[in-house]
Amino acid sequence: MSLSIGIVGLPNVGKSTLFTALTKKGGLAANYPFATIDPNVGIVPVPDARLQVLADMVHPERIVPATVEFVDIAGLVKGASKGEGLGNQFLANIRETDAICEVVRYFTDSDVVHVDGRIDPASDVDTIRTELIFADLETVEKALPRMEKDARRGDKELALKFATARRLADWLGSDRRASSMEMSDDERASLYDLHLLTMKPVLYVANVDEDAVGDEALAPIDGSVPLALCAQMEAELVELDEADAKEYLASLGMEEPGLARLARAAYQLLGLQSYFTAGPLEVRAWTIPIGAKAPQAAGVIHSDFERGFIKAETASYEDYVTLGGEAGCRDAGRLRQEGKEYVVHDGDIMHFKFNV
Ligand SMILES: Nc1nc2c(ncn2[C@@H]2O[C@H](COP(=O)(O)OP(=O)(O)OP(=O)(O)O)[C@@H](O)[C@H]2O)c(=O)[nH]1
Ligand SMILES: [Mg+2]
Repeated sequence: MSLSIGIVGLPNVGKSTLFTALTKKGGLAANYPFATIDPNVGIVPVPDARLQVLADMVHPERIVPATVEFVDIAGLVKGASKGEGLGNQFLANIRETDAICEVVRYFTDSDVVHVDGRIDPASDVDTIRTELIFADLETVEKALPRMEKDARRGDKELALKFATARRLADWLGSDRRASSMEMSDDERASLYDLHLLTMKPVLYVANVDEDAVGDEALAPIDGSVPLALCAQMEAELVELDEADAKEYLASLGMEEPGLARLARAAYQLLGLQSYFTAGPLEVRAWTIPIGAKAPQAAGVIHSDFERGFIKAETASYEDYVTLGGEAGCRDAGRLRQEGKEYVVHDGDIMHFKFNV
């Protein structure tokens, strides 16, 4: 399960700068594999200091972090959904992402032109919201005739889908996000294949001036406090080797790059966590939804593991580290045998037994 996130925002707000910083192999992440699939799609490791701690104990051949895929698209302008700029065309590239990261300009640099000639985060967020809603409305309206035909065939599910889509068209038409419409689980599921943009969770990133990083929290947007970082500074940071990067961060009073906070915030937004496997071949982080049980967690490694799941041997990260690994945990009686109903915790070291 690789999590994917589409980056949106007005033009010139620093989306590509952030994307480049995210996907460039910086000194602080030198041990991690990276990939840029195409110029606009990059796979980024989720920084997790626990991986190195485990690796120092197990001495694996490699460390494999969890990853997030980011997709960078061109800026949206007012009227994008009506054909202004290239916006709408690019929105297709982020339809199938799990979440949206919206970059909002807070930095003041007068050398960088703002499309509306002024710095106004609230108004910018409003513009983007409306464009995404319009894009979804267009998607729904395009799909309605076909859905109506399907619904007439008498299938209950298709009838529900059509009714929900019609209700949603009205909702979107009055400038409201799809995610805020009340829906039953069945109704929500019926709309899944429309891949609506405003159904996705949004992470707001405030691209602030370098000297504003670390200032007190910004005003909430849509009920959530935006994550403040300086894209340009992050881009400079990844150019440095590990020692220089650490020194630069320290001089700004920071312990980690904003990108690490961004990856974590994305995890939190989507209700995700990691468990680990640790062996001579690799120490690896795997992504699962919070609340996942052991077989589902095993299925992230391979679907056979889920189907043939027998049990899991597991220790908490804390026990594993303080007791000196698997053998130490076994001696101390802290290596547990868990079955199908075990709810995996963040940081658990898992070893699955399964039938094939
Ligand atoms: N001062 C300052 N300038 C920045 C920052 N982030 C980006 N810029 C500058 O803003 C300009 C636009 O940055 P991009 O990252 O290309 O913006 P974008 O959002 O990808 O723009 P489009 O792709 O056209 O939509 C560039 O000149 C950047 O150097 C920042 O944090 N501070
Ligand atoms: Mg760009």
